Amino acid sequence: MTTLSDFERIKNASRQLRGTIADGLRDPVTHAISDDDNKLLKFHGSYQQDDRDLREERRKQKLEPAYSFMLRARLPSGVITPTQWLVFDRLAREYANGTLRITTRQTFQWHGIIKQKLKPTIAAIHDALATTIAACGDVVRNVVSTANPVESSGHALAYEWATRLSEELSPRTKAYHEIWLDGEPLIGEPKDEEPLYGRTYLPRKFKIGLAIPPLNDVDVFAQDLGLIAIIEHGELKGFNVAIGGGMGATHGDPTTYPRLASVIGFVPPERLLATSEAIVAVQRDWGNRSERKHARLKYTIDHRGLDAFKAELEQRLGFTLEPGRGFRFEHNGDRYGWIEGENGRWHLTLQIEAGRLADVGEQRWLTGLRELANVHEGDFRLTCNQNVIVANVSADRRDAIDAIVAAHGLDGYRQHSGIRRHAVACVALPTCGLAMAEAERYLPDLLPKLEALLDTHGLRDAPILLRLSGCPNGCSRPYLGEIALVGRGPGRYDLRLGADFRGQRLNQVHRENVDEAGILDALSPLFASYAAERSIDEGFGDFLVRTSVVGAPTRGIPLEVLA
Ligand code: SRM
Ligand code: SF4
Repeated sequence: MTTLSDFERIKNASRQLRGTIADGLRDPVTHAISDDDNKLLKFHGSYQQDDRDLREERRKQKLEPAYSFMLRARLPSGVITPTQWLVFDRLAREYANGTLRITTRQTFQWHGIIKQKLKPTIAAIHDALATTIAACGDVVRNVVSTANPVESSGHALAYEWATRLSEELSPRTKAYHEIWLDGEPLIGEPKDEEPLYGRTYLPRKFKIGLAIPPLNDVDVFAQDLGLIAIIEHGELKGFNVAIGGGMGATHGDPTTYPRLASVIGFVPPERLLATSEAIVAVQRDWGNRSERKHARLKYTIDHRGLDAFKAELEQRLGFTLEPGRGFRFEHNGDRYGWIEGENGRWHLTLQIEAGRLADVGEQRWLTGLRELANVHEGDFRLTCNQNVIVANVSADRRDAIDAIVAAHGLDGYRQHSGIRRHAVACVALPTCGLAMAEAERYLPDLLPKLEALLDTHGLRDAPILLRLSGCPNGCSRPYLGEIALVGRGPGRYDLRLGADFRGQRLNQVHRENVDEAGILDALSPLFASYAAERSIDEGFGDFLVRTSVVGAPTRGIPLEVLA
């Protein structure tokens, strides 16, 4: 018999995620909580971290690490009202490190919250009608969907479905209420609190994303469950169902790998919730609970077989999925600037470098967005490319919005090079405990060097998808970058090349463990040949594959593009 991982023991003994978190928060002796509680805390949307810049110095001084907490909101589809924005902004300044961080799954993170402030922060988020429950942990996470879902009635419907999925698949435990919102503490064992998740929740995190072709801004094939809305003449017909996507890998361990989701069929809207829940349930029952490295749905599918998984799913559902329908994605980036929606309302997409909203020099993102929230009458949408959309603006309010944007230096996207416009970087140092190299903090140094190279070859405006991750976990979805850097150690990265710009092809390692000089040396001749030999409208990644600079991917594309 295989041994369950220690994490399973912790979940099982936690009384549906209660553990001893409440006691740990009250303990004045340390700024930390216990290891077991730290694992449970993730289900409540928070991670204990320590400032890695200070780690060595504090160790020398025999001080405990500079512990603080990262907190992540659960915001289905990344939609926020201006009132919520103002609360989140205040929390960033009062309780966190003075910044807000838009994540690659269209929500907010706060960093640097000390233990004593965690509870008031979560309570304030709750009062603002948002939550942090299940933003992390072995559960269905925040459901993401195409960020601009108001351009037709079909888009609005799809947005609604993403929100319903998020709500239906949320944990039901009252632990959250008890710990953070002064709910009455439970005496004894909880009874039947989690009909879907049971005592031990899922074997691992589970991610759902909903894309509306032709936009694949959510990277639908990187999701455990990817849903592709099929909209005909403005009417939502249903969803193609794709399962088993995921990015995470471990250096040097070929049993771990990024994988793109496989399309297994189509369901009409009325069958979406049942189908999604059944997929989650099969993974709950079949997923690997011994080895967390192999616990994601992608490994369950590869170990048990896609056909076996589908057969089990259909048997539980009592119906068969219809054949997948045709779809076509054009790109997975964001569209900057103003765009008019079908309802006559306008949407302004602003680019935010690595999603970090801070006030630095002339670019005052935090203040600028606060000012916008003070006057904006529509809503805000966060994107999976770490950007923000000021959505639903009436035509007569555009000038006022533009004035605030310009006054705070937020209109840089107009001048940005093609590569800068599409760069995504994960958080990495100093907060991420798993980072092997810099990412977010390296991006501003790297970009001008890449731009200088691209300039030499007349490629300044070429849209190139760059993704930077501080380790192979892949939080910036680097395996889908036309150019990607995946951290190996301080200042060293694997250079990966050759994904497409539609989120449908994984890239390949081109140079292993190289420093910046190695990266630029490797890219320079490739930019030169791309400038000279590309076909009209040919993307950089497609060019590299056509000219055999990188080979066709050997793994991870059991994907049928149907149209
Ligand atoms: Fe991630 C873990 C940050 C999106 C794959 N991720 C982490 C942790 C929590 C580190 C940790 O476990 O101690 C990072 C916190 C850093 C910090 O200081 O804030 C972290 N992940 C992020 C964010 C904030 C990156 C960003 O720059 O935006 C993204 C938050 C998303 C959200 O709002 O929920 C983020 N992470 C992703 C994505 C992209 C996506 O989901 O579209 C992936 C790849 C897709 C996937 O899951 O396969 C991703 N994160 C991981 C993994 C690898 C999982 C695996 O299957 O191997 C880990 C490590 C783990 O879970 O053990 C991880
Ligand atoms: Fe941290 Fe690695 Fe994720 Fe970057 S990719 S945030 S370094 S876990």
